[in-house]
Amino acid sequence: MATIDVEEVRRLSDLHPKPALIRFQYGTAGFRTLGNTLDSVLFRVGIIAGLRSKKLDGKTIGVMVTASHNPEPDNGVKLVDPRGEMLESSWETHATTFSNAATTEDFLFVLDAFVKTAKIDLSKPARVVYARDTRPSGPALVSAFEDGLKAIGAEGRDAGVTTTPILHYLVRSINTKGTKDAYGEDSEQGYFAKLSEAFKKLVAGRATPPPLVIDCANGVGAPAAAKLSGLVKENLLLVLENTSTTTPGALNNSCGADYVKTAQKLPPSLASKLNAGQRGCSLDGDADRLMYFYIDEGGKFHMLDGDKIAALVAAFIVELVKTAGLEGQLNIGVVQTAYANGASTKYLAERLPVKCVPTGVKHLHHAAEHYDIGVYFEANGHGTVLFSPTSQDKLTTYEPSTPAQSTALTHLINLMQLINQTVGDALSDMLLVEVVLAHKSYSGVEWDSLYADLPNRLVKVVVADRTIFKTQDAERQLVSPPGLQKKIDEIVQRYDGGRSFVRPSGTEDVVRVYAESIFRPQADELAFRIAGLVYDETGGDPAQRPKEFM
Ligand code: 16G
Ligand code: MG
Repeated sequence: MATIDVEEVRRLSDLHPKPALIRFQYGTAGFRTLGNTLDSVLFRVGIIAGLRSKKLDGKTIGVMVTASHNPEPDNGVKLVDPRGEMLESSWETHATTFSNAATTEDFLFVLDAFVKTAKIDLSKPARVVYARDTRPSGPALVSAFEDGLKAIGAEGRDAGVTTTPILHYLVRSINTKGTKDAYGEDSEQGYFAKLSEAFKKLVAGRATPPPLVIDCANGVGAPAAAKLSGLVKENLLLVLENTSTTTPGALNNSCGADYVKTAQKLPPSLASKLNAGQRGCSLDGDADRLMYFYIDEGGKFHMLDGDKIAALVAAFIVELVKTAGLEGQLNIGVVQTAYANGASTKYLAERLPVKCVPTGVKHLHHAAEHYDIGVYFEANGHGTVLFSPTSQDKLTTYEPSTPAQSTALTHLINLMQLINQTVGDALSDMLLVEVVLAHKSYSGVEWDSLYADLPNRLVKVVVADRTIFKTQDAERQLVSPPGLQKKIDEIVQRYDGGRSFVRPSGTEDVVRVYAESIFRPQADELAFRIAGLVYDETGGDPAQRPKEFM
């Protein structure tokens, strides 16, 4: 189609009217809000995905319908660029503009103007692969989205109900098929085969560890983990819990990676499922975040979060590169955000370069691309490892001179296959952790003792207007409201090993306050002092003033 079929777009758009009074925004994780308000957004995302594909000469674009760790009534949608990474940010703005056109006529106007200014050649083909998580609102939203594809004449491939990282994998596999960068077979089966084969090679000959309990958050991670379980069972026994994907309201409810990280507690549903010392982990609702944990002999809960995963994995990779004889030839670095526990940053910085970037996967991913091997993890459990084209070439052409070098090199090559390099992937990361634990003969206890987390506290503050909060230095300093940072600094310096920062949330209408200190009561006190300060300085409903020492 060389022009837009205006009649067809009008007819279909009329079936998906925009609700009045709602302003949509393509935020850090795409569009995300109550599922029953998103019909028009999904229709228009279908159109923008088609246009993005045309703009990129028919390359396949991905679309994922999910609201991740949010409760079940929420839903959302995000676009994936051809190499399996997040949508280029200038298009986030276009997506926002599309979603807010008030009527079909306004939308037709915006569409026509965009095609002209973005110089989109409508005669190009458009291809889109899409998937959804297990939310009940998913099927209707997917059908609105398919109307969008139809309206713009895009070819759609339905990947069904699957995890976010699998959708990213599919996008990259489809676009690299038959090239020297071929990423894998473009099917869910191809994904599981790639991961499980690499895993089996990496743990061959190692002792089988005690079974790993997986909290699937009652989401799409459950069917995915079940498929993986069958493929790796000879080397690793997976015990799946919280797999009720059809029980209303169960998704992410008192379970899942976000619950564990926020509450710093074991999901109550796992209380009788985990023996002392046994490893457990939680996925989030779309299986792109991972939290490990164990209960010690005294019944105490120990959380092994994204920072602990980064420490474990980065140290292991540094060691392998050294053993392979490649030290100094590959620059390895770690990327974190300000939420990384200070003790993890210290541990890592003693071993390799560490960079701090603003919150959000795209920032971490882009920063990690600057290294030959870039390890990135958010404390919340989202992360992966990127191997640059240079390092991939080096690893595949390098000629080791000793058997030890050769073994280490083979491990590195298998790690490149095991790791989902498109985006953080709970299942791939879980296998990665299990590989390192098996190689080091670590239980959760030894892993946990790499460093001791500094006590920390995260507090939400409801303020009148969070848009007045502006940050710099990777969100560690406030520049607005003016003068507030100075007051924060004055309080922080009174605490031993104190650190605190304030940033507006990108996903909720709140300001977040993070604080840490070397003692638990001080970390709590510091967090509430700063939260109180922020609240008092910027005004808000007295009923919402942060309560001290919860
Ligand atoms: C989103 C981000 C995540 C970030 C979180 C912060 C993606 C795919 N996800 O979930 O990386 O940690 O937002 O939320 O980028 P906040 O801005 O509300 O603190
Ligand atoms: Mg998620």
